[in-house]
Amino acid sequence: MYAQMVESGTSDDSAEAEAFQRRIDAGEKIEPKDWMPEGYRKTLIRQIGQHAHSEIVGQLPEGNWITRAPTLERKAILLAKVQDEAGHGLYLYCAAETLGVSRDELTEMLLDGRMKYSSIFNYPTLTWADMGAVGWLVDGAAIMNQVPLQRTSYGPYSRAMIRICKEESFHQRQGFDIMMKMANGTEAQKKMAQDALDRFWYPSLMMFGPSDKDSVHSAQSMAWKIKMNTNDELRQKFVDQTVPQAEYLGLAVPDPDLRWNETKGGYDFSEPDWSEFFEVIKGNGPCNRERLAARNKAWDEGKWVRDAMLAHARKKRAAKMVAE
Ligand code: BYC
Repeated sequence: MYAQMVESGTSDDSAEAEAFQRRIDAGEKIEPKDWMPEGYRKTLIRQIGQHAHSEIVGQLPEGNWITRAPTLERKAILLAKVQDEAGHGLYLYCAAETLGVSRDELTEMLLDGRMKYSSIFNYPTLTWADMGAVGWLVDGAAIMNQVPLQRTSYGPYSRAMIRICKEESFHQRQGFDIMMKMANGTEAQKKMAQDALDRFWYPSLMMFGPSDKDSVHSAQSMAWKIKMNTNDELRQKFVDQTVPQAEYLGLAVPDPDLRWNETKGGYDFSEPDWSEFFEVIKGNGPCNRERLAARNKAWDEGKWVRDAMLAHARKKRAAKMVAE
């Protein structure tokens, strides 16, 4: 089984659950102290936690290129972007904490494999053009997924998403800017840009999750407005937005069956290899072990910092109590 099958509590037909659903249907925001079904709380912890972990693990493939960025300006921009991802992780962990789970608990669930992070970060970043492709495609897919989440029903999550989306738009543009430089550069640079698109296209399509027929959580999450669109709806929007951008760059989307469908007003395109997707989310992608090993190492080696900060906080609190 590839999904955690968190109990979503759909059978809850108590008066409280009915009143709760009426609030959701009326577009009200749910706040931390409000009554909520246990399944709603658990689903949010799963989704927000997974999102937070994606931001943190997502720093690794890009961090790989900070020391090798081609100019000082590119290095400063990439450094700032990677730092933004850490910030996004922190807003999201804070949003998850309002649901009664601690950041340490969430981290431990990531580190021992009980929680997931986005499949995309299990692919390697082999050349500088990959920094362009990640910004353009990965942040582009993230924006497509996250803009509707600004209207999600849980207040702290929706407010975190507003801030994150502003920064993601900048990230997407810096990626496209790298792609523009490469695609209009030397033959070797153009080849590198095409190769990055070839490798990141299908993994980017996978970011939206399995096709609707295999999505186990969509129906309940959409009824609760934890999710605003289905996986396939967002994937289609992403393809429709991205194909003209690839054409503008003079690059070819690696899909021989890609074509405009006048009737539906969108592109027909090939599905990603779903068996690859399920292998990646089960932990068998090209970089899963490397990514988790890096996060475990950082957690273990940072223990003394966490201990020191806690000791300092305790000392300050004790001094304050004596003074009072
Ligand atoms: N990777 O029933 P489904 C970012 C799992 S961008 C891994 O459709 P759901 C960033 C799913 O969790 C990425 N796992 O699930 C960008 C479930 O398993 P569990 C983060 C995936 O939750 C740039 C199972 O498959 N964005 O952070 O309704 C730079 C069944 O799927 C994936 C978000 O997390 C995947 N791609 O829909 C830096 C956005 N797809 O949990 C950082 C918020 C599916 O039962 N999240 N699975 O074990 C969402 O919108 C939804 O969680 C998803 C999945 C669309 C991802």
